[in-house]
Amino acid sequence: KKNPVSAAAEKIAGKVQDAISPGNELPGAPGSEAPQVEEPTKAREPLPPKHDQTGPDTYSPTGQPTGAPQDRVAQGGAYLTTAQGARLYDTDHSLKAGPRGPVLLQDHHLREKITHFDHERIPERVVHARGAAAHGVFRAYGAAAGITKAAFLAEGAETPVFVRFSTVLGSRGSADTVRDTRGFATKFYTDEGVFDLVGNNMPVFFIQDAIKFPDIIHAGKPHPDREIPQAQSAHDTFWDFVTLHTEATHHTLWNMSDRGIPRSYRMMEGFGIHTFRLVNAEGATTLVKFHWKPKLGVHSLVWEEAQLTAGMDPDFHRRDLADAIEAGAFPQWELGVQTFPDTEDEMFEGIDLLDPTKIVPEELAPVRPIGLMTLNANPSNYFAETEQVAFHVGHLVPGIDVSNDPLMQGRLFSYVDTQITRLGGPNFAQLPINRTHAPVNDMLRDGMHQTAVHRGVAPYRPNSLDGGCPFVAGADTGAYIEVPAEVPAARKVRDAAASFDDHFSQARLFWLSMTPTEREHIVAAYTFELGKCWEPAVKERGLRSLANIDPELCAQVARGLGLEAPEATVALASVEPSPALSQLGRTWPVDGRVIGIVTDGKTGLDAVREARGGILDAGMVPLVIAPTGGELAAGGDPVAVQRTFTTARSTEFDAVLLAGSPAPAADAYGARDAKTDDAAAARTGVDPRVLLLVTEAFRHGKAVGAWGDGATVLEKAGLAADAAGVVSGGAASTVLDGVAALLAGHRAWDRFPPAL
Ligand code: HDE
Repeated sequence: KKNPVSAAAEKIAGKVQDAISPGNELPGAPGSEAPQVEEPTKAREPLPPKHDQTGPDTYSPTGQPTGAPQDRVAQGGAYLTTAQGARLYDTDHSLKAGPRGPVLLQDHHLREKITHFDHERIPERVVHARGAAAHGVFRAYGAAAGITKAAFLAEGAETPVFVRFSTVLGSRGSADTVRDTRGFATKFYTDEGVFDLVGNNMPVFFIQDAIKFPDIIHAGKPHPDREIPQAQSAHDTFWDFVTLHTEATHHTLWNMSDRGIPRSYRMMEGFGIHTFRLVNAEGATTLVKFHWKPKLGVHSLVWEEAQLTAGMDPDFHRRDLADAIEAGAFPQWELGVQTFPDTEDEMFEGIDLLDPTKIVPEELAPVRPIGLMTLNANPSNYFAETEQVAFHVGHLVPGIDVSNDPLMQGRLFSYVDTQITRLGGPNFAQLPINRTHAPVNDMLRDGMHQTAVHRGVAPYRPNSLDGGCPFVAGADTGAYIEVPAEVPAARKVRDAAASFDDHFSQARLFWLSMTPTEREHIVAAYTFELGKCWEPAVKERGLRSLANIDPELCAQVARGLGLEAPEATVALASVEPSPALSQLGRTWPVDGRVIGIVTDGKTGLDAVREARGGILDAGMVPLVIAPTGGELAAGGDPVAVQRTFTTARSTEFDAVLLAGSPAPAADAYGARDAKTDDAAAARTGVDPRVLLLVTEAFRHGKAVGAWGDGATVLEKAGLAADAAGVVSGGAASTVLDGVAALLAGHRAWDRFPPAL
């Protein structure tokens, strides 16, 4: 009798024998002929997108989601269920041993609900934590087609985009209008993969080498002992660092200028900062700097307005962006490039193109427009989209390559690294907002939060088992191929190029390019910020770096601080100003500007109706401000009141129209400071909240218009009817025309600098 084990072994051996019977040998098996199985010789068609990689929701031109209506509400079905789909009959009471008894551990619904809630928060971004975003589309003019093979820059190409604007220093819940740099990060979902242009609203950075990023951020963030101050640079550690570390001087000056307090995300420029290398189909390369130019112009708040707004409406910029898009006033930017020959020294007109503390003035290298971006849809869910979006400087498409800017090089490491902590693992590219619209055929597998169900057995290369290899592409099949740029023979050093030592000449260039009003704002900003520092040595060092920019700037700030102005320690550079850096002196479209119309709620309502209509016709937003809420109906169509004297504040409006002279309404004060109000009311006969609104608007350089009884308010507020930026008398429509013309220049600049 045969041993059962050897019987089984024989059977198995027989099967193997059958499997390799003649004509069916395993390829390359000993003794067999040449392999019979045909090896794949051409690239497999790309796999269709993974079923969960179909890209973000789509939107109609008016910004309405195109998905089914039930997708737009929080819950799609009729019945509330658990995460496993079991229907629930009660979600308000935990399971107890009797109505007054202890809660039972077996209550799965209670535990699931609380556990999920306990884990709702993820770490906020280590920088740029506070942001707001929108979807849109980018249409290329084709002007860059000669210098890059990037398909999304070919004429007429349309590419969906998602843009996130942000402040840098503040926490996720901090105020929007603080003095800070703003992030301007754009994700292009191109057919060749995602391209991220992760820029800022200022063209230079504090540091020249990424290794110092933790230093500048630790200095700018709140002090580690008390965690104050929040979202601002007016404190000792920030100024300690930027005054010791003089390469920060140029960026700091931008922050102290009006660029540090934008009026709106819609009115900011954006800059890629670093020099990029573009390559065309012939392999020719061009160095470029990317610029976003807002169609509405570059405009800012004034400092007092920014501070008040941080308290009155901390969400001011977020609200402004969402409101404008919802109203159909879609913000637009032109993408432009400054181009430079790709020379061996990577310099242009003596400016080191690898130094991120330097600009190239537009007068030397004009910004050539290459496409138009329109933001036309708000996110549907803040967390899923704005919070989970993950940008990365290294997300590039064929035709766009990086340069050796040492700041950029460090960023190429940082962005994936930070997402792993923030988004909980390496699979963040699978989150809907991050999914590319190009087919994905990667060999990345497993990891936390893996949502793709990968098929096949061979996520490795080379392989023969998985239906043929995914083949690597070549230049003619759309591969991303790094430009084989020369790396000069060099020694390994921790050092920077000698040209990186110039820390002041471009700060001086910026200062000299400002108008007197803009300079006055800069002086005030330095005086405020250094005035908030406690350490005398920090203030003095601050003045020393100002002396190296300009003696007049230094003297004025020193006067404000009550300190001696020091002498410069470097020779002041002789530089040509760049008028393109100034925000003043031009006119811009007024789309989406907000105009408040103050009425007493009773008289002259026809003129209020007319003004509302005129504002809407001009593409602006009218907000009617009356003593109390509801509708104003006297003698015609009802007019909805959008703001009452209690809820309105000047900071919400770009201009104010006075359509009536509201007497104080004692019953409308509510819990306000009745004593002060009464005193002011007795003096003027005009509601004190209206007086505050109009004097603040005036102080902030806003256009003020008045007709009829409204002129009384001007008078009681002590404002001359012929003061700069005041339009008084005539019909409502004439006043509105005058105000709209002033708005095109943003503010009544003739009121600046204000007489203190
Ligand atoms: Fe960033 N930066 N950065 N940065 N940055 C981040 O990435 C970093 C720099 C910018 O809306 C982080 O996803 C280093 C310059 C924007 O989601 C992190 C250095 C510019 C955003 C990071 C810089 C930027 C970030 C934090 C020095 C303008 C927000 C969260 C070399 C060109 C993107 C995240 C968004 C965010 C690192 C300097 C722009 C930690 C190391 C210069 C707009 O990866």
